[in-house]
Amino acid sequence: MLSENLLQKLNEQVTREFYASNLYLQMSAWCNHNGLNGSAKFLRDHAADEMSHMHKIFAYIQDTGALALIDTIEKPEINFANIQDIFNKTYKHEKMITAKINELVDIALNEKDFSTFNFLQWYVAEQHEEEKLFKSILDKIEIIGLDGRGLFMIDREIGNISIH
Ligand code: OFO
Repeated sequence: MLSENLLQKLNEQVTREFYASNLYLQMSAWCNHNGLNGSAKFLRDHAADEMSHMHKIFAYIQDTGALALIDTIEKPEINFANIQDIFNKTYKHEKMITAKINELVDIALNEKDFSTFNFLQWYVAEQHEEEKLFKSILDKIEIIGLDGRGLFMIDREIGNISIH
């Protein structure tokens, strides 16, 4: 059974995953609007991925017999300077999510809720992969640059990244 504290924190993570999905979908729309179809596809796929993260937690909460809650989802940012700005923001966002997952793991461990601790290990591994992925995209942008054909090449590269 989940403690009140852990239930509240897990429900907050449901909201965060929803927000991440909406943010990445909005970023995908920006890319699409600016002719960056590879990045648009990548971000659209990633938005679906975030929605699956939400569902996983939502289902877990219900499996424990507790009530999963959907809170207000904040409107995502809509204006971006360029593709580097977008991926700087995704990387920053993922680092924030990692910190939140670590917080959840810490609480589960302190409460000796080993079932939730075990459930969260999937998210620990996932965050490691996501930070690595977004950092690698930023590195590519840094190396190739956005001038001339650079932007075209980067967009193609990003479009070729398959998610899971
Ligand atoms: Fe991007 O991992 Fe969920 O939030």
